Amino acid sequence: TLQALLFDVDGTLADTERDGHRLAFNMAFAEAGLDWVWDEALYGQLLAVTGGKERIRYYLDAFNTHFPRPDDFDAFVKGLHEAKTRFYTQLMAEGKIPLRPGVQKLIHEARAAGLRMAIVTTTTPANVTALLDSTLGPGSESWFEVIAAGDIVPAKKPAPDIYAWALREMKLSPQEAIAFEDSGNGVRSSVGAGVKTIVTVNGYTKDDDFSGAALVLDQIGEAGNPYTVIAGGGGR
Ligand code: XBP
Ligand code: MG
Repeated sequence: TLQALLFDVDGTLADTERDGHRLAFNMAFAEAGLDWVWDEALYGQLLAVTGGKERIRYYLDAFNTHFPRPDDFDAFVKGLHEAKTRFYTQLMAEGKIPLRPGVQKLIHEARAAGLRMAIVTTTTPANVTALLDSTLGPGSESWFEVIAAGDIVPAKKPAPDIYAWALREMKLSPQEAIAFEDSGNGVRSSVGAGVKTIVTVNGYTKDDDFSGAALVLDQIGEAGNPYTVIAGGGGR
């Protein structure tokens, strides 16, 4: 029987990528005196790799191969990413990004119904706190039994490790949970861990491969702003 809802964060709870993460990366690059600018189109390609530090490395490997790498490259990436996290959490504290339609209602109703909840994301833990504080309210993080985030597992999504970790922490079998995801990488991770998955797509992910998802919707939706089924939902 269903016991828990497992929520991805970026793209699922809120559209944080374009006007949150992307801007914060660019602010960190500018602060460091780098002339790198990630426009919306490039960022769409960079989303192929999850994790901010991993994304910076991917950018240099695939899109900016001539950049002379400093001797301590790991520390350089780490420093840039720390600055990015500082800018991102500032943007969230300013309330720049709202929850997607229906998310707040779903979370409140799940809580009222006694369902257990967890966050399962590749983003940095501080980013999760900043978003939840600014949207669901200060302290709302405590509504989630487990915050599975960031570098807690070395292999980020699309690897199933982060979902497996959360299930283990909660002593749940995959059949006792439902995951909410927005991207192909997220679905590969959740479905890879054996968790039934509902997808709500967004502009960056609408053409992703959602094989294995139970249901693909445009949004969770709410009264006056209902969801549209994109795929699945038939039978069973
Ligand atoms: C989200 C991500 C994250 C953020 C950046 O993927 O890819 O990497 O863009 O976060 P998902 P950090 O929604 O599948 O979890 O910079 O903090 O790593
Ligand atoms: Mg996501």
